[in-house]
Amino acid sequence: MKAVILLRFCSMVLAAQTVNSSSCSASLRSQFRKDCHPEPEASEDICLARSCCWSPSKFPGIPWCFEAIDECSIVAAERIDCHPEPGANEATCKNRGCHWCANENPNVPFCFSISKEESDCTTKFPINKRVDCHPQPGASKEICEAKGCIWCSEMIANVPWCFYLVDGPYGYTLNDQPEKTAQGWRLMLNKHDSISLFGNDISPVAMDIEFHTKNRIRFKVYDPNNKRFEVPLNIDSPPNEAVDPDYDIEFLNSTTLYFRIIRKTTGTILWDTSLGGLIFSNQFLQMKTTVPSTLIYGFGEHEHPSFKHDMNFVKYGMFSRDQSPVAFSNLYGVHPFYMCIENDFNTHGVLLLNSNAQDVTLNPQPSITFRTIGGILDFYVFLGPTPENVVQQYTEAIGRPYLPPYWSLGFHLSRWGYHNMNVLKNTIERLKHYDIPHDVLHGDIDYMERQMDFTYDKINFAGLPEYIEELKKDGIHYVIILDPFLTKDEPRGTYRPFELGQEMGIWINNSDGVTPAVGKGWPPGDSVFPDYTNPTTALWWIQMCMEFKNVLDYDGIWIDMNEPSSSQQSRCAKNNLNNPPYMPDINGRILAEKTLCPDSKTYLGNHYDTHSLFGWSQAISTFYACQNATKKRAFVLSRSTFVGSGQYTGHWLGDNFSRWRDMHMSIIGILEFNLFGIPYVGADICGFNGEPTYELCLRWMQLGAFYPFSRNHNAFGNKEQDPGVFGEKFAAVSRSVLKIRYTLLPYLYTLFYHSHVSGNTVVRGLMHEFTSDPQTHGIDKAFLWGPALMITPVLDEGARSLSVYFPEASWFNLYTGDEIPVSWLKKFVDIPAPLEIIPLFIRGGYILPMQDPARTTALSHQNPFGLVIALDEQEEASGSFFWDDGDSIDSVEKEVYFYAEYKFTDRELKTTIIKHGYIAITDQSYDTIQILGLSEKPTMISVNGKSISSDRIEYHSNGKINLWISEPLSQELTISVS
Ligand code: MIG
Repeated sequence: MKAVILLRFCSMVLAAQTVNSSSCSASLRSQFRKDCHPEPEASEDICLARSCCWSPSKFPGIPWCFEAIDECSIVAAERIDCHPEPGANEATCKNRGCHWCANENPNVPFCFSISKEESDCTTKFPINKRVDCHPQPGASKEICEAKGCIWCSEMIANVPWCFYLVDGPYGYTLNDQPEKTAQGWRLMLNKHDSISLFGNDISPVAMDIEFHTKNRIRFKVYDPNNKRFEVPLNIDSPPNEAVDPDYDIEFLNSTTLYFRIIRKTTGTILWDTSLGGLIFSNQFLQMKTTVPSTLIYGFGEHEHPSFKHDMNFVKYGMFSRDQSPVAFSNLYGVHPFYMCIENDFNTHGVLLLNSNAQDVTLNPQPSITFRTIGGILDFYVFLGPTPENVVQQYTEAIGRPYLPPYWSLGFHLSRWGYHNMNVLKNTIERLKHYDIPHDVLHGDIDYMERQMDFTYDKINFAGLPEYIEELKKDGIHYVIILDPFLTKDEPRGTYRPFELGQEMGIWINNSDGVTPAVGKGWPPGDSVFPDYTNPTTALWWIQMCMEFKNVLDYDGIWIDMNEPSSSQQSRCAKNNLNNPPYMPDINGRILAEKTLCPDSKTYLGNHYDTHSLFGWSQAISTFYACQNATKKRAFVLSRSTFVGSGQYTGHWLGDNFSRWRDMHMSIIGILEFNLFGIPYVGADICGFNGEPTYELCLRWMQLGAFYPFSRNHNAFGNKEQDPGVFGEKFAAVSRSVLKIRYTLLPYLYTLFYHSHVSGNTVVRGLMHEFTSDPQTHGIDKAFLWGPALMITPVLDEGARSLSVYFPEASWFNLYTGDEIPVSWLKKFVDIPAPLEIIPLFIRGGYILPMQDPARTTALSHQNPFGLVIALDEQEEASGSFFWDDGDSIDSVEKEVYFYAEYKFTDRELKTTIIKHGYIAITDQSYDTIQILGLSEKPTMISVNGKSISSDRIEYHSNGKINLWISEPLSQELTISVS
């Protein structure tokens, strides 16, 4: 490994980047926002209805709902030249914080300011050179200058008004030559003593650079003299540096130290931090890096308005929180991971492994600023170079997704507020009556007695245990919800879960480390919270779950409220943990809001450090509890997640609303969780809060049929919204779309297998597969199952057609087999989408395994299989098929599965059986084969060497061929078309 160490004075050259200047941008200054909703209580819906821009800003005094005034409307006389030297373009101009409007007259400045003040500020202190000196609110000129920083007010949200400059004597410098280590390099850094933002700066700090694998590099900045909190995720750290890695690094020591990571093959600088931005103090850690493009995806959990991020000074907080999805808020989980598509379409990913409350700012430079209030700065960079490679490498580090039980790929029905057995039974009955595929029923907190875990309501739900047995016979699985809080106020001797936990000493404690921390959950009285970072807690939890299995015969566990959520504001002492000097940009700006005090104690450290790990640690315990109780493959569904949760759990996107826009947001959330290594994800179909219209719910059933986790769920008090309640027509549409899902389940299951063994995404954006087509980068209304199925849902009320983008490939309409004409490729084309239809397209070049559907997967699992062979331009295709019993533990690891690969080339399909470990497959067979895209009509077709009679072949005028065969699955299928 060659590390270039240039110990010379060097000034940073910034690459010109295109700034995304959409007119509704969050960065639009207030002078250019004409208030469109001056009266109070603006909402996105009302705003959009007025045809105005909606762009919430955290900055006071900036209208959220506005009409954008065109920068070009500023007349020449009002323009102060902001770029008098030659070479201005939109990007260099915006990076100065100036306005851009090109025009015909070369004497009128294209790049300009509109006030003297603005002009002085932006020309003297270009915004891309500013490092925020007062990242918390409440800055003033006086406070700022007292810190030794520069004050220059701007009306762009989030642009620092109080700052120092990157190329000044700030941050850290090398105090010695870098030291070579077996894993890479160690740098010792000393802090310049010029500026301290929050006091308690640590110096020296160490920076270890570890060359983990060919495509993974880690660098961590830590205190060499004091152990600080580190996230307890065991990412493999090989003892010796990787040979010939895909990256180079550079250190440049000038007034401050710069550190760079470079992609060797292209020279692209993936990470370039002037450590002038590095701050490492006890409760404020900051690092800023330039990124090679504005194509940034990821970070969570939030509701993002688009999959591809807006880079105009957008800031997102991360700290797990019980919060229904609203713009900009930190939500249930924490995923400080992003993916970046470079300008030449190579892709890399970066993880900041840190669990403290933190925020991230996306700047148009483009650059990213990370700020966290504890732990260490522990970064991992994954070099891809494809988006799929990035996710594979990321999950190789943090843990590969679990394989879900097959039944959990069926349709789930749930609601909060079934009230009693009758309502419940009627609901299930009408699904059955309409023959709507249905595999899973969820029991929300109303099955419990007074909302207490490990109880059931023997009055309203009398007979529930027997009913669950009945459902089981019918192939329907039952999932129970469990909350993480246990009431401590039941009479002694009556509530074993609390008493056993008390005896075992497993609660999160107050700052004294011995008295249990108390909060308020659903059950009566006050509650205590199990500390799942303590190994003893897992024993207690497994015990409780096993005992309860004898009461309610459940198949899976849904863990809710595990941020952890407490409805009563904790009264916390005044100290530096409860009141850190810097408060990241999180909702409410109080760490204890809706949860326990940060100075509470958990086994692994202060709740301050471990708060966002609660759901992660609970999911691990629950995974083993479920496995032990059911003796089958675990099914866990967790609301709060962290880096690595996908190994144990799936996720739903929380308490969304029954609104059209939430359907679109759900696609973005699902794409993001696939980047985070949690591919088993879905949103509440038809919306949780609020009541959907008939049409919204119908369109949502169609979209939700393609969520990896497909569940219709509803909040307490709302009207019923299950697919059986809207009558015959609605039921028929739901039935047909779910039958399509069930037909494709073998393909979906195979994708989960690849996810489990290789870390592939299950659902992916078009940009994953067509990265070099820039049109795909911003598409987040359509998505793919694996590489081969494109789903294009209707997301607008009243729409009976929609605009679909077809990247360059062969595409076939799933319903008709019609091939998409070449003239439609690389274009947006209007496609009909009557109410009964969600447009679906199969991509040529792929072979998809399928199975005849049934009302449950218990039934369909025995049905005959089929293949769709969709050919590409060369008339080739390939695919694979994974199969097992669907619910035994570790069937991949124990090799009790079947796996085959298909290849179609030279007018012949060949099958290679790679694993033959699932014996029961010998009873199963192929019955239908569909071939799409064959140019010449065959004269003869033979299957496994025997030609098949013409009554078993159907030629369609659009070229589609259907074959009816009966061949064993356990033999290598060959089909020749001559
Ligand atoms: O405070 O268990 O996100 O799915 O139905 C609400 C009742 C608690 C929140 C979950 C939701 C669930 C609800 N829960």
